[in-house]
Amino acid sequence: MTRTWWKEAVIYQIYPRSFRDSDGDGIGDLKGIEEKLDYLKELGVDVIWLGPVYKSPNDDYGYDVSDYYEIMDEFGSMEDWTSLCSEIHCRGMKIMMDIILNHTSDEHAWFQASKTPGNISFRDYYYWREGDSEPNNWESFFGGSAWKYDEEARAYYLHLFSVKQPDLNWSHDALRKEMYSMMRFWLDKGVDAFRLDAVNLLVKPGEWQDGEPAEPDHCLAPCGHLIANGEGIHDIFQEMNNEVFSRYPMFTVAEMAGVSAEEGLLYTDSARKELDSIIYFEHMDVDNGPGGRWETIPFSLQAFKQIITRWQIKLQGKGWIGLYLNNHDQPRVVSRWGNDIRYRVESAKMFATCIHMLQGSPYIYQGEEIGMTNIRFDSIQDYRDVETLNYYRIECEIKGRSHEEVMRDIYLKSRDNARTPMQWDDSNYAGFGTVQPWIDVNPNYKEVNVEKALADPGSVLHYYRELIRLRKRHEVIVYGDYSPLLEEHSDVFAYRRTLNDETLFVITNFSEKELIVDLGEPASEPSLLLANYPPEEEPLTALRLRPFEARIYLARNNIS
Ligand code: ISL
Repeated sequence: MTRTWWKEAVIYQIYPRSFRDSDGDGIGDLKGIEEKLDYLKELGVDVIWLGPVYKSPNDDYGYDVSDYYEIMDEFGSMEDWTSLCSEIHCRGMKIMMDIILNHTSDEHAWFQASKTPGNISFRDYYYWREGDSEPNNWESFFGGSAWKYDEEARAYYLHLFSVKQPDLNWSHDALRKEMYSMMRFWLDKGVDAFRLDAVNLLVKPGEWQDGEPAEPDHCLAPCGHLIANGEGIHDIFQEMNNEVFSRYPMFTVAEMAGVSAEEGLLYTDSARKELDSIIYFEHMDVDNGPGGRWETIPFSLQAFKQIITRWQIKLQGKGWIGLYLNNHDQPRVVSRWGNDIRYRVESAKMFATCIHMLQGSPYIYQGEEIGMTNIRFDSIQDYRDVETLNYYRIECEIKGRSHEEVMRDIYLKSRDNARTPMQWDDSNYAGFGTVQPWIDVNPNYKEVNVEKALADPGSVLHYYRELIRLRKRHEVIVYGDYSPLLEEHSDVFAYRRTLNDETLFVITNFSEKELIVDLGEPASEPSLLLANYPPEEEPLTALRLRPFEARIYLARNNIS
């Protein structure tokens, strides 16, 4: 397998609005991020993924771009960005920018110009359809129709996300050229990587046929399966690679909802010169019911393990994966599938172990390294996410469901669970800033914060540092072949990684049960590399696992 720097990297995701407010406006900013670079360097991460910082009216908090060439006012200036980029580089780290290709803000100059009927230059930058009703029954990811009528344009426009995020028409040559030069602009400024947002949605079927609303995909809006991975999407990525990526020492990671491992291989097989790696959703949707994301069913470790194993084996040696359980769109996994009260530290460490020892690039989402948890605001007025607010409005005000019932769904799955301010210390507002932030701080910040974690050798933070150190020390973690162990076990996820004469054994108990497991006889006496409980000397054939216990062993295959 080709060895590259980015396959060996650990990536840290920053949601800039909630990371650190340096100028006292209650909103995170670029200077605030710069203040915390030494913290990130000491954590051991290699790449910093900056959520969107372009000018935006913030309907979707930066994912609605009104100018790709300007920095959002609240985050600072282009000089601040240049300084941050340089400070990241001089610490030997790299910067990944979030690139939103599928849509712009409706306040972007292109969209405003495209409203003018007959404006042939810009009309085809978006999907405009004349007529007296929506062209089909497609629904937005954020609820309601995916079509909005505009009086000025006297036509409907497509928006797969919020009504203020009109979809760009990637079949239009001039639009593609605009986007390629925008990407080169940022790469010329020193960007080392792109996270490509919702990028397998770029191609829309020409005939706009109705979808079957009864078949909402778990992670795609109803009818989303008609759109994801559209015909011609690979041609676009091969053109994008040729026009942009191949000309720079950079790497790409594509965020793709609704994609299978087979499709993931087609996107990331290096021989196809499209994309370098993929952040998929299948494993994060195992607790979504038939109605989609807001309908939560019990977590199934069996389903989870089967998906992980399928992706590990399908892409092994050819493609590459972004490994994650947390991000700005997901509730925090320690609350979602762990136990954030009695076993917050143990379960946070267990999830990290499970993810960091797989083949791929591990992503750490801000706050997961200190075991930050979900939030529960009593009032919908305290929530900020457009998807959450739309859900509440549709479910309560249109469908008539009770506040309590809908808030239960929101506590489980709202994206705001991951967007409360980073908890730096136990001072006011958790050290995020000096004024009331744009969204409330989690009340547990006096217990859960960076300062307390740094002072506690047994903290989640120190455990993450150890996991990252192991990755730097043992090539088997990056390049070793994956094979599952205890596949039938419903509470334990165990697997093996092998490279040359080394075998790694990773055992994670996803339950609160005490269990005995038999991993079989290793080739040689394994040594314990890391555990989230005080180590016990047992053979791999009779391991006693405590609630959410995780262990990593290393065995040498041939005794030389
Ligand atoms: O979080 C989801 C909806 O509940 C995902 O389906 C997500 O919206 C989708 O995968 C695309 O996410 C990306 O694009 C969105 C933005 O809101 C998300 O924050 C971003 O990660 C539109 O730009």
